[in-house]
Amino acid sequence: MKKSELTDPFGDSRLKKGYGQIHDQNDPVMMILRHNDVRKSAHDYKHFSSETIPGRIVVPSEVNIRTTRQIPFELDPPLHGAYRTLIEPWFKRPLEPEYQNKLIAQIATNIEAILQEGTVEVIADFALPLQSRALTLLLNTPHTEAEKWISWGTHVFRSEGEALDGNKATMLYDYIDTEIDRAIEHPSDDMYSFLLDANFEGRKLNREEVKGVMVLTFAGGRDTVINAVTNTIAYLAEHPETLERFREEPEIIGKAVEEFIRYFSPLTQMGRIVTEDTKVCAHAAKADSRISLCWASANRDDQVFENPNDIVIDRKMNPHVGFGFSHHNCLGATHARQILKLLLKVLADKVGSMEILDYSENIEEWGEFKRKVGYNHIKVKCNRR
Ligand code: EMZ
Repeated sequence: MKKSELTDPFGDSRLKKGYGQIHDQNDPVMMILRHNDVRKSAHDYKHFSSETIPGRIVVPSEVNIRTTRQIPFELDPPLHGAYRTLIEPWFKRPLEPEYQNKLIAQIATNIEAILQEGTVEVIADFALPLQSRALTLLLNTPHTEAEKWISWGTHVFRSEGEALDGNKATMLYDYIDTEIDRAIEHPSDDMYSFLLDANFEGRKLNREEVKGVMVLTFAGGRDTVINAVTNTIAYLAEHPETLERFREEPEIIGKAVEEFIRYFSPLTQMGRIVTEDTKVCAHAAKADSRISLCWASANRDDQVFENPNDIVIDRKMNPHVGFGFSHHNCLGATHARQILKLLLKVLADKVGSMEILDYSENIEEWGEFKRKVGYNHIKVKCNRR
């Protein structure tokens, strides 16, 4: 087995029952595993709601460490859609050439640094700084802010070893509060000022709303982007022929990004709350219980994907749900896709080969399911082209 492989722990249960039952802090979760059921349930917000106590739809639940509602993530239509319409244009800025030029320059600088170093620990020396620096573009804040965010580590609510960390949450909230105060005092063209100035249904957003959007922006795309970048590096280290192919057929890079997202599924699952007694996969689901939409399982469903456990770098039909599905599909997806696309471009341009020297896998444990999402650390040697 290759070191970069991510196996599918859900196959048996997906085939036999279509769901899995897991425990999470005394609030169990029924995981939905089949592609078709995941998509149907994601669409059906009337039965499966996102609008509950803040933190409860996340698995593992964050109810004990935060109270601010993340917007629009923890709301259902129609309110969800109203906020989404307001902020979506901001999240589409990564489509602008100027944004992409800045992003590619950041990525090239980061790759130059690791080529000069020769051997790097990919998470600390590459993926985390890359994610943080790219986030300054999304927020349109000074480049120097990234250094602070880098010091927060790979997850804003978790510390080494998965535990939910209330202190870290407080640190993020304090930081965002200070930034909101700064933006009130000195408006600029950054995301805080954009939100503070926005017209939402004839009024301004209040502080809690601005905070809700900002917390989501910091939390939602952090470990996910870091895992996607790190897994991509690991894969390319073991498949130099793919780098060669990107050089010869750069037009497949877009497809390759979608295939990496499908295969890596950086976010394993996202929960919903059952609004009234119903059935899921012919199994009773009680009102106020939790279900989860298991993107990682749906993305390996052989009813939908041929050879689901292989990376087919130019896969033609790829209806993956790696960025979620329906109303709540990932707001940061445009930014994430650009990061990965430009990363592949720069790697193909500058890197000849890479070698994995040493690593430790990051395994999520959900009852019977043990899923590799990435690495705790991974040392790689990079050789210039
Ligand atoms: C939440 C979530 C959003 C949550 C799309 O996912 O990402 C998680 O990493 C955070 O912990 O609070 O933002």
